Amino acid sequence: MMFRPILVITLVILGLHEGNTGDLVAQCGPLSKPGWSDLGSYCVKYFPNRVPFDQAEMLCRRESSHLISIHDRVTNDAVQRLTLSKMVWIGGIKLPNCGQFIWTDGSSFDYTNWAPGQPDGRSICLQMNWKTPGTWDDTRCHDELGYVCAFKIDKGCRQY
Ligand SMILES: [Ca+2]
Repeated sequence: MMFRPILVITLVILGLHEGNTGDLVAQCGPLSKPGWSDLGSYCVKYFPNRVPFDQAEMLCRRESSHLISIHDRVTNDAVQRLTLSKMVWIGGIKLPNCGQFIWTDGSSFDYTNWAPGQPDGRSICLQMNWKTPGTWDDTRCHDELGYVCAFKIDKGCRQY
């Protein structure tokens, strides 16, 4: 008769563990950060307060995230909806020494949705929803815009 309570306790522990793992993905991380939304394998949040680009990236890092990187049309459309088509910082910036754009989270710059005539090379920080919803523009980094942060979730574990 002694084995039964032990078996029950073991199953409860295993069940809690599995349940927690599922919840982590659904609730955008083990801390269930309020206001963050699932977007593919990322958690994202729109911050409407207007700040310069470098401050936006710094504020994202305080939330254990980066300015969002965008790698496909589905994500671009989702971010446009999330931001209500208001101009926002996303994580693209041009390296002055080589002229290439990078994402502040270190991922590949493998997708673009430039507005017609952009990038025009006059500035190096990337804003979205310029001129038309969802399109991108390289603009002055000291402009003050809202911003979108993102962090990756992988099987319930947070990766930064
Ligand atoms: Ca421009």
